Amino acid sequence: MTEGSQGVEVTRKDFLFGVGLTGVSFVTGGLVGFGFGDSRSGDGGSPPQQATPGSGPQPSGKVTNPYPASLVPATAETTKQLTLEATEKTVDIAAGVRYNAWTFGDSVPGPVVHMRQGDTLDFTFKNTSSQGHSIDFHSAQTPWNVNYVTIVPGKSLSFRWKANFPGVFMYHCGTPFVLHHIANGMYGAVVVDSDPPLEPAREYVIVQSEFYATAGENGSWDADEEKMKAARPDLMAFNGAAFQYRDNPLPAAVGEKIRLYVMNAGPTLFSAFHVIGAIFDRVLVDGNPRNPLYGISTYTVAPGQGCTFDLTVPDAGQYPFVTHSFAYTELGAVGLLDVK
Ligand SMILES: [Cu+2]
Repeated sequence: MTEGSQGVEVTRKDFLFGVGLTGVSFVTGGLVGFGFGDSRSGDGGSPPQQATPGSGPQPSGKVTNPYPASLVPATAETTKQLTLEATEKTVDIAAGVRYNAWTFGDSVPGPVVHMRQGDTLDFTFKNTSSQGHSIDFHSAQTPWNVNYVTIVPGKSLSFRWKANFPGVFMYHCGTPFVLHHIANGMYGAVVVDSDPPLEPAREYVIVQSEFYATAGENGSWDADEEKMKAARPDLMAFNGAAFQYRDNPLPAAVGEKIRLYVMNAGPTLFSAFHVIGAIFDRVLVDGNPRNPLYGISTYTVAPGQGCTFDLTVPDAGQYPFVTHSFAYTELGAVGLLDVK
């Protein structure tokens, strides 16, 4: 479809903001297309659109405290120490939407764990919450029945694992009902640098996930298991808050190598990862340099998977990164690269 086929003059801005063009599937009702407007409450007097009308959270305004997406360089020591605490914490999953989450380290996602191939992680898991939780590192090779067991409140567990494989990995709680524990916020990313390392780049970590919400107390939101089982999310997020990098674009420069470490925490939906206006020079499946693909426009990141996306942008401008599954894009899995 072209703009001309609509018989309507449509400016670039109109397209991005989803006004004036009615023939595009993601422009529906009063919804500001892509969620690129100031809020999802619409701009034309139509009622707001949502996944489950009347029963889900509605973001309002802009996210002002974005999760830091820049990858912090790995430290020099070959044996790294990490303690993660399972907690209960109310977090912002969109502008004005407070959610009663279960976390690793009080944030959703939990902290990014950055290692180098061959490093050992000397790990301690502490459960300071009110119910049993566990940890599962997709980057580790270790027995499930020994180290991924559920730890009761007040207890801890320590074990070590070695980063034998480079890549982008998920860690998560694996305590039943696993769907609920992941959906409630218990996940994070592990990035293992290859040996030898990839060429230098501007590096960001992006964790996609779903939120399924039912109204809780004091205006906050709780997990909705029925929506989880039906895979009907209310919000989709990159790094735990819907639309946060639309509101706070990630900077980059013309001609520089940009590297996105994309991990899909799910718990259920696939990511069709794409940057609008760009083509990936190279995608590393699972983030492993032995799995390169070249000249990719959109690539699937399954729930529980991570991939490395390299791109270079020849012209200044704004480039949205999205899941190209547009029912979900509209729920918040969209951000901007601001290339100057
Ligand atoms: Cu858990």
